[in-house]
Amino acid sequence: MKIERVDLYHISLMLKRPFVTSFGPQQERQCLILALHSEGLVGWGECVATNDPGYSYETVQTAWHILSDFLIPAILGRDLQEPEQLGDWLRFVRGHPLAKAALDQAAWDITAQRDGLSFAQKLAQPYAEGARARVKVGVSIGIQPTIAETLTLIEQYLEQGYGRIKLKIKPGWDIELAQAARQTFPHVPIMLDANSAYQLADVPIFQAMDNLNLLMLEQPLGYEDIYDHSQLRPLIRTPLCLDESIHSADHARYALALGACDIINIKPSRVGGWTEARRIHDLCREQGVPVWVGGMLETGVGRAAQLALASLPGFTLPGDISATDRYYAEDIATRFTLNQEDSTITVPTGRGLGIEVDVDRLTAVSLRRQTFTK
Ligand code: OSB
Ligand code: MG
Repeated sequence: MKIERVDLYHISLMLKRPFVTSFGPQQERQCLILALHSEGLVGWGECVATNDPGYSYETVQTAWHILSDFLIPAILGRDLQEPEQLGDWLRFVRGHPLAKAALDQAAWDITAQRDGLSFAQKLAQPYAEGARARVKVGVSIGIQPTIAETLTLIEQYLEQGYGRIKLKIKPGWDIELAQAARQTFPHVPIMLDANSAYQLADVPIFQAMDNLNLLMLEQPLGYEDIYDHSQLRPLIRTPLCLDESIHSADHARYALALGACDIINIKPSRVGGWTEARRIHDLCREQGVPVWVGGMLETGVGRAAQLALASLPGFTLPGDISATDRYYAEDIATRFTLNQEDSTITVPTGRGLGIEVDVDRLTAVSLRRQTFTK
C-alpha cells in the first residue's frame, strides 16, 4: 500500500468535568488526529500528547513538530505491507512515542481494512484463542475537592455498572481517601494511581494501606524509575503496577528482571504503538504477569484501538477504557457505551477500527490542520 497522503488535525475538546491528577487539572483536552490515505482506504490514529508536558514530555506542539517535520515525511510514498515495518522506518527519531503511536495506529487500521479484518482480529492473529468479543473496563476518577464528593462519584459509577474503580492520589490525598473508599465499598475492586507523586521515603504511607485489600498501586515513584520501585515492592502488600516508567518492551523486561512490579499498565501510545504494546503483552504473558490497557481520555478514534488491544488473551485485568461519553458531550467518532451487566465494552467488529469518524465535526473542533503529500 503506497502511502499517498496524511491529514493532520490539532483538535480541542472540552471535558464534561475537569480531570485532576497529581500533576494538575485538565478541563480542555487538545490532541492530534491523523488520517493515512492509501488505495482509497483511510486509516485513523490519535496522538494523545496533551496541552502541557505533565504525564509525558510530549505536548500537542512537540508532536505536531515531530510528525510534520520528521515522521510523516519519512513514510510518505513508501510501500506499507504490514504495520510492524513502522518500527524500522521511525527508529531514526529517538523518543517521541506519542507522536509515533498515532502513525502506528493508523497503519494497523488501514492494513486491517485491506485484509478484511477488524483491528482486534489483526492484532490477535498470533494467538490460538483469537480476540475477545467484550473487554472488562473500569473507571479512573480524578482528584475531587472532598472525600465525600469522591464517594458520591464512586457510587454513581457503580450504579452505571462500572465494576472497578481507580482513584488518583497525591501526597495529602491518599490514606484517608483510600480508607473511606474501602469502608464505604467493602467489596469493590479499588486501586490507586499516584502518577509519580511520591518517593521511596514515603513507604509508611503505602504500608498504612496494606490492610485495605487494594487491587493495586499504580506508579507511586519516579516516572523514569525502575530501581526504587524494586526496593518498594517487597516492603508493601498491595500489588505494584508500573505505568509511566515503561516506555518499551525492553523497559518491561528490565522491570520484571529487577522485580519492580507485579502488574503492567500498557498504554499503546506511551510505548510508541500497538506493535510494541503487543510485545509487552507477550513478555508479561510468558512470565505470568497480568496486564491491562491504560487510557489518556481518548476520543472514539483512540478508544476503538485500545479496545482491540484489550481483546488479546493476556489482558486479564479491567482497563481504563471506559465509555467515551464520560469525557465528551460530543465526540468526533463512534461513541462506546458500557455493557452494564458485566462492566464491559463490546470490541468493534467492522473492518479496521470499525468506527465512523465525523469529519465535519473533526474539522469544526480543529485549531489547525494540514495535508501532507509527497
Ligand atoms: O495515569 O493513567 C494515567 C489520564 C491522563 C493521563 C494519565 C492517566 C490518565 C488516566 C485516565 O488515569 C484514564 C482514562 O480514563 O482514559
Ligand atoms: Mg497511570
